Amino acid sequence: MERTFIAIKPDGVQRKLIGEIIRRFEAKGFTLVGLKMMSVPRELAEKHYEVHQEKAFFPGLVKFITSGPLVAMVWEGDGVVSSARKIIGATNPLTAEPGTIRGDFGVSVGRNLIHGSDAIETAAKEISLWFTPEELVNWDSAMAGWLY
Ligand code: 3AN
Repeated sequence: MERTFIAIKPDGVQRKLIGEIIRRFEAKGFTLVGLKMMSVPRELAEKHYEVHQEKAFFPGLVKFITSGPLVAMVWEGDGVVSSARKIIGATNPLTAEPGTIRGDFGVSVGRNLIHGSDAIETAAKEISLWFTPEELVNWDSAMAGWLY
């Protein structure tokens, strides 16, 4: 079953949006298989955003992501990687559609509340970067009978 990595960034945690965000993924029909609240070590933040390391916003991004507790999650379900990106909305919350998380709750690209893996291969990389295999659960697929 497909999996993706989702993080509620420090602004989402500060804004008390953890429950709202988890609710949207649950209500859609995805299954939570990993969840932890954590302070992010600098090395982990830099590794996670290494594709952006040449960008001007990289130092600010790393500083922001390490500035307070973050909620790291793994969600599972058919098509979850691309569907999660739709639920999250465009990178810039001002252009993100209403009905998406960023479109409903954000105004600034530097404070866009949530991260979601952008492709299946990226998801696999990010999941192994943030979680050990023991931290993830395996649901009995028979329990998904009302969804699939
Ligand atoms: P997404 O998170 O939608 O996949 P990316 O991968 O292009 O977007 O960017 C990663 C993160 O970098 C964004 N979530 C955002 O926090 C930050 N970011 C992207 N562009 C900017 C920018 N122009 N200024 C500040 N931060 C940015």
